[in-house]
Amino acid sequence: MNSMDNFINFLQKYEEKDILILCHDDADNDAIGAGFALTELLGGTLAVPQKISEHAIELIKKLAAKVIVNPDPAKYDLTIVVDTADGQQLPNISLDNFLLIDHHPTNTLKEKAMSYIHEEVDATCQLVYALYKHLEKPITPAVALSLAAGILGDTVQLTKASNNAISDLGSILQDGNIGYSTVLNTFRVSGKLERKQKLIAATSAKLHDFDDVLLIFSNTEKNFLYYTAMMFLELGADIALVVYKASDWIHLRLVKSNHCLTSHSAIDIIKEATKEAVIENLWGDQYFSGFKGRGDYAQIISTIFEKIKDYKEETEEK
Ligand SMILES: [Mn+2]
Repeated sequence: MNSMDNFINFLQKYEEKDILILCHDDADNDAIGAGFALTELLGGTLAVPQKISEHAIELIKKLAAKVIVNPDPAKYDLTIVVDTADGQQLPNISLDNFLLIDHHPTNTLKEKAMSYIHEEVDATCQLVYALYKHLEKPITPAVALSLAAGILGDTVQLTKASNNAISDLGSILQDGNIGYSTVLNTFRVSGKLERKQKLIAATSAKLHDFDDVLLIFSNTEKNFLYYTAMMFLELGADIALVVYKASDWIHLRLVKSNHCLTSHSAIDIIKEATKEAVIENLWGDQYFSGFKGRGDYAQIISTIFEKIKDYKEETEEK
């Protein structure tokens, strides 16, 4: 039996039961979008371990979704974990019986799950869409918005999307009878607070002109790293490094433009720079990487700068 059928078999056993749909911590649009679509499909409670990421807040507002914080899985008959690659992403949560839907290349929760849908696609929302199709359930406009926003989120607004993800996005919009602009609106930061944070980041940023790379470095006052980093790429930076410090916690994003032709890998640079740090979360790929943890701030930042600057020398040596 393939994993989709097996998964559906499990779901059928828990029909009419109390289900917890659990996103990874600091839940993004893909986690919230997939989780919301599952609650619409199965009923149940949507939850995050501790917090929702700043860039999913607009989507939650548009969906009028209810998300609870710090749930106790023991109080539910079944937990479905979405968009989560590792138990580290579920602080304070102990899991017993759970199902899993995820798209990350390596997944360490898989073997502990009763059943799972795990496929290496661009977004977990694509897997939830496949589940809807398999069950022949209609896609409502709200479900279409949640799934589409998840795909846009994880593909950095389609800039690194596979043809499959673009094709799924088209079908989702078609099935849910919504326009692409509706989805784009969930990425527009509208509130005064958010606009102010972008302006603070822009006016306090420092530009560095290395041979092949325009690097912009900015400290943000609040955790609006994603919007700020994307804004700098829009403005023309090749690489943007944005950092937010809260007491001894360091949050950072390192992003690289698609137009940047160097072989800098955002995830490799962050991994190297945070080798000595206490890592709570570290994720990403060549174009987009995020870190949350504790460590020597000055050392982390200077290592990132070195790695970006030394790139040319490295290639010349080869
Ligand atoms: Mn995801």
